[in-house]
Amino acid sequence: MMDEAVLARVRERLRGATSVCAFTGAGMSAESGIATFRDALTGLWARFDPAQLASEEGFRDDPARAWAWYAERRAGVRAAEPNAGHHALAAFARRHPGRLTVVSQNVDDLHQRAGNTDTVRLHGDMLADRWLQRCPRAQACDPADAAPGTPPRCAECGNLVRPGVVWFGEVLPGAAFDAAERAVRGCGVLLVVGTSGAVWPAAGLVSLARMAGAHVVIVNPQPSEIDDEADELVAGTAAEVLPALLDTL
Ligand code: BV8
Repeated sequence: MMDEAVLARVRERLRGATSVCAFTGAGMSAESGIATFRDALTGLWARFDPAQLASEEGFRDDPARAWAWYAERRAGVRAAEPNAGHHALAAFARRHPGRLTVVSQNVDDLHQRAGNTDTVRLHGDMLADRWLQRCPRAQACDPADAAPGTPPRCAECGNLVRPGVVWFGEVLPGAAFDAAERAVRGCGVLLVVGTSGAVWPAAGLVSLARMAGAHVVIVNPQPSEIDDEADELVAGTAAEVLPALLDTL
């Protein structure tokens, strides 16, 4: 059961904030049926060694196994629908143009399908294809033209197709991280939704926001590794809490 007094305090803070940032993690998509990494029961960490699958080394070790994992996850994302939490954020953004920035660690497209098409993607887009190696041709080949396979490969040079995500050990896209830093530094309220705070440097954005004066609100049914950065902890799920916080604003 959500604590109505906490919700009322956070709504008051949101009313007074000219700019709001929502920083989301895998828990944001849990109620859309997409497994999170960390949750013991359903977490992908429990089922796979992420270093084996979500890294270039793991992909090169066994491209077919890694590709099968991504194909399964892509099918899950395509079959999923945005949940009430995604829709509450998108509706708030429509009612208050320019006031909300969504920064997501997620590699699904549910924020975008709900309407937050300008979501800052820190870890890329799992539905996008890119080449494993840089294409040697001046006019790079298009991964969409790759010969079918698991993974698809270039018929000309054998280059493999990989998902357009940031793997462990890879640097986050500079432009996205810069945009995320600007958003968290400039917001009056940072809503941290559905993240364990275990993955860096994304997790560091929360203390950056706090140091810049943001009021930090963590929305999570469980404790997270960044709870000590919070001004308010809202124990609850994204699809329950976000509509309760945002729909009347
Ligand atoms: C890099 C794409 C450096 C792939 C992902 C310190 C600084 C910098 C780096 C590091 C550092 N310490 C360690 C590192 C290395 C590493 C890292 O962070 N390791 C961790 C495991 C310790 N970081 C990196 O490698 C990053 N790169 O640092 O490069 C560098 C420098 C120079 C030169 C070269 C390299 C890259 C990290 C990006 C990895 N890619 N995704 C793919 O998905 O296949 S991250 C991946 O894990 C997901 O995308 C997701 O973002 C992340 C998991 O985090 P969460 O989103 O928080 O999800 P999680 O499951 O953990 O938690 C879910 C939460 O939701 C839980 O708290 C749960 O309670 C809650 N929840 C559940 N249900 C609900 C809910 N909440 C609300 N509602 C619900 N219904």
